[in-house]
Amino acid sequence: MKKDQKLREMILSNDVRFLMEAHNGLSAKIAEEAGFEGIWASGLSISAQLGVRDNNEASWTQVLEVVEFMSDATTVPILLDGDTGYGNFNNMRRLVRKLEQRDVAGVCIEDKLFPKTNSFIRGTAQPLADTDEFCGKIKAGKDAQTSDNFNIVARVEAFIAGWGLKEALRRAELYRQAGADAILIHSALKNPSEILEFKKEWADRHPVVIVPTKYYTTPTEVFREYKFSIVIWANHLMRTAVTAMQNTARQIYQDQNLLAVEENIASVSEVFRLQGETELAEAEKRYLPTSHTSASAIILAASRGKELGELTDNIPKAMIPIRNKPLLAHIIENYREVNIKQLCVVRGYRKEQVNIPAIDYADNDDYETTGEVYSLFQAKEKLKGNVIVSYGDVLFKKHILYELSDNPGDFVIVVDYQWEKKAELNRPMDFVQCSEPKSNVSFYNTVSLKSIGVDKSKMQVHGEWTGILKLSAKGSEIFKKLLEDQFAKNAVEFKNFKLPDILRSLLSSGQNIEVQYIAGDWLDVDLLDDVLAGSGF
Ligand code: SPV
Ligand code: MG
Repeated sequence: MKKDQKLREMILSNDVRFLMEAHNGLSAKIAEEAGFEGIWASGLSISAQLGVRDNNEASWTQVLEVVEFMSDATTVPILLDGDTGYGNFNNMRRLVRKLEQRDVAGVCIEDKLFPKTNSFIRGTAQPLADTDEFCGKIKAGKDAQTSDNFNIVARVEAFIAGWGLKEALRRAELYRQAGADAILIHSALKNPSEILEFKKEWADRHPVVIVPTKYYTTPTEVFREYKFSIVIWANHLMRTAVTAMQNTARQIYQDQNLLAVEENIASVSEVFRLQGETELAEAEKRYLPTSHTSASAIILAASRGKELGELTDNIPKAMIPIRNKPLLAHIIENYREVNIKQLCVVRGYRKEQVNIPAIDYADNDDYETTGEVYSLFQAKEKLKGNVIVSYGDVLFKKHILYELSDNPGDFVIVVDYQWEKKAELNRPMDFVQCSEPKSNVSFYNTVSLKSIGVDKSKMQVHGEWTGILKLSAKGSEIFKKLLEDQFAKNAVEFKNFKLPDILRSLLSSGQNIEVQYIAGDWLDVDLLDDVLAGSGF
């Protein structure tokens, strides 16, 4: 049932039905969750939460904006307290159209003058609208609505303004004839005598809505007996919020800490729930590019890094601080920034020192006698879906990851074609020969790995492998199986394998390993100089 149809059904039904006040998206959602089948978008509460008076100080479009959030946040109908319609018949027509566009189920207008004053403030001093003018406004609103079920409630302020029963009845009847879908009869008395007298005389001519803010001690049974259509609890969520916020603010101000309040207020996760966080997480799975979101990463950080001397007496290489935070933290940050959030770090040496929060860990407790492939094997359960494997001592810029996670290849390695300078330093390097040198590669062709090894005299070198490897879902499966087979075949040999050994096995089994060329922008931290270079990296 559409929202306006639902409100119409509530108005026309023979039972008393209830509308709960709300004043923004959050309170509207809370009202619906509590079970209310409809919402009163109170003018008093909306203006109060905006920090202004209930005197049309907030413009009608500002109110419209609030009610739009309320409507978006809920599935139950909303009856907007439209004050006097924010102008004459013409403003009313536009209001009705704008409300319908926002799926607001109806509007209540009161027969006072713009700018209005709240009925509980000097009510008897408030002039009432001319009935002809007000009836014209009701008619204009009804003519403007495009849905048959949009609801216009005419609010009679005769009691508020001190005019008495006769005038209240006269006005109500005129408004009924003008086409109002219901009459709201308002009273500021502490007892319900006025509205009950009215209802007795009015009988069942047309549905009657009431707002028992002042005569709140009246049992609901009485309203039921008198066959009122709708009871509006008009401002109680706003007033609850005021009390709660005052208490919490005072408490925190006094205590200068949060201990006394924390247990008594909604948890942050409850707020996330009300905001619909889970729906977004689900939608992200459906709509965000999977290559970025579903990729995970395994970071191999088990080794000590003896070459770095006493820097690694108590911490592994990956935890050496560079620019005030561990090398590994920089690497993790890079991954997270390209939306790769499922991260697994394989620890070994001083594993208790590797304690970056919110990541998974796998441990290679035989780190002293085993190689990196054995470390990776400890995280083999993570070899599924798109996975990037990299080292805990290799710093790289995020654009590298960004391109890599977009590459659909089953096996992709990142190769630095500016390798020659570094080769002069005579450091251990993984040299690669590719199908094409970088100089021959255009934007459109892909490059494959031909061979990889540490001895550059044995090949035509096109670059250096950076230690970064990306596997597709299919690639991960093949890779995992290969590791398992090799381990089963010869566990002793397996323990000494390096990743290039596995890449060679892949090549010899006929797999294509794609090459993504880069020019620098990465750093393999092996020596103290590198740590220093890393500081400016
Ligand atoms: C409101 O909630 O803004 C109303 C009802 O108009 S009352 O404040 O009782 O006038
Ligand atoms: Mg109001």
